[in-house]
This record gives sequence, C-alpha cells and structure tokens, in this order.
Amino acid sequence: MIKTLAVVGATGAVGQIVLEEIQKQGVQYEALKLLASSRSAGKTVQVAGQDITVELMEPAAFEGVDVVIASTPDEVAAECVPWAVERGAVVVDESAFYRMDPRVPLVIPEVNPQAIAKHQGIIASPNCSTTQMVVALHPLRQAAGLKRVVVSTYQAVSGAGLAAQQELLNNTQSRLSGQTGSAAIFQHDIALNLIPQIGSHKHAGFTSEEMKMVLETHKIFEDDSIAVNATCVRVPVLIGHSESIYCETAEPLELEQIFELFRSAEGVTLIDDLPNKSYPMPRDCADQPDVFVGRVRKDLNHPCGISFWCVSDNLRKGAATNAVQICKLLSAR
Ligand code: 11C
Repeated sequence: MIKTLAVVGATGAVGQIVLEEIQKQGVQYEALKLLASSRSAGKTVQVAGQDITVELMEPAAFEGVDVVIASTPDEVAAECVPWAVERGAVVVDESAFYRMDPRVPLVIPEVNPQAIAKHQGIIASPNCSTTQMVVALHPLRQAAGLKRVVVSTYQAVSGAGLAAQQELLNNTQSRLSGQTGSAAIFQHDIALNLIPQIGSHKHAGFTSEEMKMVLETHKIFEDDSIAVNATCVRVPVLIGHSESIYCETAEPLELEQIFELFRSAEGVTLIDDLPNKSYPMPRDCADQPDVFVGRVRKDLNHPCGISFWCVSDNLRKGAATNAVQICKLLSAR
C-alpha cells in the first residue's frame, strides 16, 4: 500500500489515463495528490467518484509524497523530478529525460521487472514505439535469441499530444473542403498525408525518435549487440501506433512455434487470420492495454527471419498503462 501517491501532469492526455489505470489496475494508496502547472492548478478532477483539486507543481508539493507518476514533457521532468526525489519519493517518469541515465532503470514489467531493484529514486518508462516493439520481441528473444530488427513505424498523432489530435481533425476538414491545412505542431500538413520525421535529426540521418528505438531497446534487453534499424513515420491516425517489424533470431523458429510464443506471451494478443481479413488495426486497438500482433510470416529467404505487424494504444501500454504497472510493481516490493 502506498501512503501518498502523486500524479504529475494529471490533466494532460496521458495523465488522465494514468488516473483511470490506477483504479483499473487496483493500485492501493491512502492519499492521492494531483499536481500540474499553473495553467491547470485549481481545477477539479473526479477520481473514483471523489473530487480532487489539482495543486500547483512546486517543490513543497512533494513533501510527504512516497510515489510519483509523472507524465510531463522532458523539460518539465528535468526540473520537477529532482524536487520529488530530494524529498524521498520514488518517481516513475514517462518523459525521455532520464531514460538513458545509467542510474535509472528503464522498465517494461512484462520484460525486465528485475531492473526496478536498481533504482535510486527514478524509474523511467520507455518511449511508446519502443515499448510495443520490445514487448512483442521479448518472447521471440527468450526462445531463440535476437540478432537484428528492422522496424518501420506508423505513429498516431496523439503521440504529439492533445493539440496534435485537433490539428489532424482541423486539417482534414480543411482538405475536404478544398483548402490547405496549416502545420503548427507537425513539420507539414498531416491530413491525408504521411510525414517521415518524428523528432529532430539526432545521429547519422536518424531522428531522435528512431534513435530512441535503438538505444532504449539495447538498455531494456541489456544487449547492445542487437542491430536495430528504425524508420519512424507520422500517419493521420488519432490513437494507436502501428509497426512493421522484421527480426532475425539467433536460432530458427517454426511458424507454429512463433504463433505459440505470441499466444502465450504476457501482454500480447495475437490476431492473425488473413483469409478472414483479421489482423490488428489501430482503430480496434485503441483503449486496450495489450500489444497486438498479426500478419506473422517467416522470411522466404532467411531461416531466422520473421516479419510481423504490431499495434498498440500509444497512450496506454505506450505510456500510462506501463507507468502504472511499474507503480504496482514498486508497491508490491
Ligand atoms: C510520438 N513517441 O509518438 C512519441 C511520443 O519519448 O516519450 C513520446 C515521446 C517520448 O510522437
């Protein structure tokens, strides 16, 4: 049982789902504090039938707090997470700011729950596109090792926040009425379009989002030898990131074995029936906690090559659900 649990960024898109997931996953706490910036402080939010007033996120607000779940942009996390840690709280942070810090475990409960033991006050939750890929690759890696991953993502606009969802809706309406949509959040008009850039240039022509998929995968699997190559693309979908994943295991697996591994993997749902047009699609996977896989095929030219399609709600398993699962693990310890 957690004595005082604080949710930072409680009024944001992910923060609202964090509050829902805390109830759904049955996280036990004595007191719940909601914290946010001055823009949202003073608002009232209903949690489990109770009205809670959102307090201003400032250093003193973390006094007496035991566990924090923080859903904020990187620059906010950089400032406010130390306020909580200095006052003795353990922070589950969803931002990218601390993920690659060697003192900070990067945790997906289905994959590396043991890493949580090494925390020194901060536990990071990975990027949404990394999380769903790693959850899906984990059973294959456990059974046959993992040498190489080539992934192309089809990422929903909600990864860029609530305003980005509105930008897609507004711009689609503009396009349908024969006008040009504007691009405020995205680099280009996203309506009826695809944008092969998520984040900024980071390394050797790869974007920051693509490099997160490489580096976070290495950290979670504790194996820098896995060759990961990512291409991240923004698509005009509201919720649910999709990924076309090609991987090469160290040992060959039979197709039926692969299906069985996906069927029995924790947090994975297999939907694979091409003749009946059945496979995961973002519209069907939104609001679901799992990582969905389908279109599973063996490479026709490589005995260890496997292709599959992977979809997950980027705001849930990609963010809030994973963070609350970490919080549950923490409280169980
Ligand atoms: C997106 N993956 O879809 C990003 C959002 O590192 O947590 C999440 C960024 C992060 O735009």
